[in-house]
Amino acid sequence: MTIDENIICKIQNWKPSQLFSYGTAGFRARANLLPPVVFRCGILAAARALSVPCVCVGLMITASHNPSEDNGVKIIEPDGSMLDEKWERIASKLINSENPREILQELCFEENVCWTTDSKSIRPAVYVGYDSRESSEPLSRLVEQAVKLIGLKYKCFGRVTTPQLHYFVKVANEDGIQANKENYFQRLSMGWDILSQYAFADNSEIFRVVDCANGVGHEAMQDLTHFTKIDNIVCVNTGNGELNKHCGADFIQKNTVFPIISDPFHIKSIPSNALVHFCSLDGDADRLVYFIPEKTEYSSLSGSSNQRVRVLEGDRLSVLAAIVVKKFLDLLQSNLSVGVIQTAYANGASTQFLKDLGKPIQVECVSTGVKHLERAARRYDIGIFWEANGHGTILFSENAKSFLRKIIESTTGQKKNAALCLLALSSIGNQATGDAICNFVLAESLLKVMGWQDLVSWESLYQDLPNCYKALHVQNKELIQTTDQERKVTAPHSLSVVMKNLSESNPSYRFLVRPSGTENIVRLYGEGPSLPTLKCLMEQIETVVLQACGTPES
Ligand code: G16
Repeated sequence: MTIDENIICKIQNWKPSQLFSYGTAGFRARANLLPPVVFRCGILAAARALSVPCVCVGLMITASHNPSEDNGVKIIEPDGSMLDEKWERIASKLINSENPREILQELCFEENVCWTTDSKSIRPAVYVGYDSRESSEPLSRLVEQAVKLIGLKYKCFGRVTTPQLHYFVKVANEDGIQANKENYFQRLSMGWDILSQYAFADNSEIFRVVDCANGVGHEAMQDLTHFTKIDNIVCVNTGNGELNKHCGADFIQKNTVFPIISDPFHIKSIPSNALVHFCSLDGDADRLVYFIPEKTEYSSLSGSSNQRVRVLEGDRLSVLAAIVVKKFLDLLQSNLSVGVIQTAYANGASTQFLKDLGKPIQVECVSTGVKHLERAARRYDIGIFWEANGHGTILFSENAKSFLRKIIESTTGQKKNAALCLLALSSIGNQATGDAICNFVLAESLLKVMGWQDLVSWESLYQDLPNCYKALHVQNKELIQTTDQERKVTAPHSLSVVMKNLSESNPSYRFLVRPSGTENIVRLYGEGPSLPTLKCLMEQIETVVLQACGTPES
């Protein structure tokens, strides 16, 4: 098949100056390096849409938790999930290729991509969204050029959160409905209203302070207050400060300190005796963590101090969701399977707690990357997945939903109410991907259902094992290879030997060393009964990592 020379010529003009690899969250780099990558991704998204019968695929421009000068691009499958792994490899090949003609031709033969525009056939669309970074909107215009060059429809949603775009793509393809913010928020509102009827606590007096990381999540939170009846939402870091700088979910989870608040006047209006739930979104609002400050005089917390906080991260969201799901399922005496999916970063105490819940809860560990968790979660009737960093959701299979609908139609009383509540959870949890806005509504509803007003009741379910996290800058992070869901290092040899020996001589300690897929760092995580011992063991690992991978200066 011949491919329009104009396409070949344009794509050849847009050649990246360095090699890129499609990682855990698509392509990420300093924004100034990205225009060729984004243009070629526009071509690739169009090809993906042409390769399967669909209404649309998605393309999101964001670097999520990364600094404001970075940006990134990721493609969303027609079912709203992350890009298929085979297409991740095609993406890396196409972006780096000297000879894109060959790859575009391969796509015709191997993936049935028909590049020629036939005016009679209905062409799919590429749905595009972007975050609040300065570089995002200009990058989206390159996607527009690429998509239109291929002759596909281009639909831009402007500034949206990443999970909103996943949702729009999913519902457009699967439900055939007009994807928009209204129906996204209506589902949340409906779920909140139903669960509020069966809640054991009112919680209307509670103030909910949401650190929006100075990102696009603030706009979504404003919409949320407009569409739902959730009271007393106080948004801070609404855009006056720098994106993700000393604030946001990633910063809070990694540093366990109170965020710097760039607009403290919002928080000052909270009465000093009020009960407050604090939480943080990340830059594109796909992660959420809650936290409890050590100080309780909220009005004095503007965050310039190093005020420590206790973080209720993704593991706690999994635990909260699992408890409530089990409570309702026990009433229904169903055979529905429930899986809770974690990664090796999950605190061992949370894993033990989940295992102790017993049937029907099953616990699994998979590699980092929300796509791995999501795929594992879809194997269950109800799949609960969260990464410790706050990225996750609760998924309901069609089987689970139709079972619940039948119960609602055929029973009354407690059973009917339990089924209604579970169905409400399926309407709150984003069924495409982890979503901080939905999870805020989810957590607040679940706390009400449990009858808990303060976050301490939630926190007291179990005590985290002492743990330690470090980010190491090295010369070549890619030298590190792992196996067994990243729990064992296989290369470099020196590191794998040291880690094996340390683990054998300290069986109550556990370590994780892996190269980040989104930043130029190696991540180290460890946990065990004594923090001083843990720190000492981690230092030994750190030394070997730096020796094996090289320090940036050397
Ligand atoms: C992305 C991925 C997450 C992953 C995180 C950190 O999150 O979607 O699944 O946990 O990066 O990955 P890594 O440790 O490989 O850097 P986000 O919020 O940045 O899109």
